[in-house]
Amino acid sequence: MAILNILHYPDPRLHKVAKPVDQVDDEIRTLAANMAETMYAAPGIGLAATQVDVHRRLIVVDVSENKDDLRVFINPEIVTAEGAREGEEGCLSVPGVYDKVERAESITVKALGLDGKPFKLDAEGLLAVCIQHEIDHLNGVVFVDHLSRLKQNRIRLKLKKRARETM
Ligand code: GNR
Ligand code: NI
Repeated sequence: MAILNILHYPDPRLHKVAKPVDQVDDEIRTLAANMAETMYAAPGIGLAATQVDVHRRLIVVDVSENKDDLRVFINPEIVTAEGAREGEEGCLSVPGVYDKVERAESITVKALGLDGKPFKLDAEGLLAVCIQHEIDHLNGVVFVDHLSRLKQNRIRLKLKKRARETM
């Protein structure tokens, strides 16, 4: 296993649209294991392949308290979305920045598992928020893209400054 490098906003690679996984093979299973290790080490509650510069439609999520409920979604698609909720979000690609984003309250997501078999899952609460946040990443969308232009510019300056200081 390996810890992968996480891209930081405003890296243009975070805006690439990921391509579907055409075959769930050992390469994909290794990527999922390495992404899970990277997510737990960070620590975070989710990670999209886009964040580790792999532009394939694969996300890992674990919103459990004990970090013992890993979920892997390959080619995830939201098939139904209901309600709306506003909640504070953060992102491993935008360290130190937290702000409110509106998301659907409950969703049904369809995906392939690590065995290559399709499944559907109903999700609400933090799990639903996290899945929406991760699918956004696969579409090249970072949570700050949901904020005002003014906030985006401030965040961009702050992270560029911090990147300079830590070189
Ligand atoms: O660790 C994370 N926490 C989080 C909190 C609120 C809403 C979304 C998230 S996802 C984030 C990890 C991450 O950046 N995934 O892409
Ligand atoms: Ni994120």
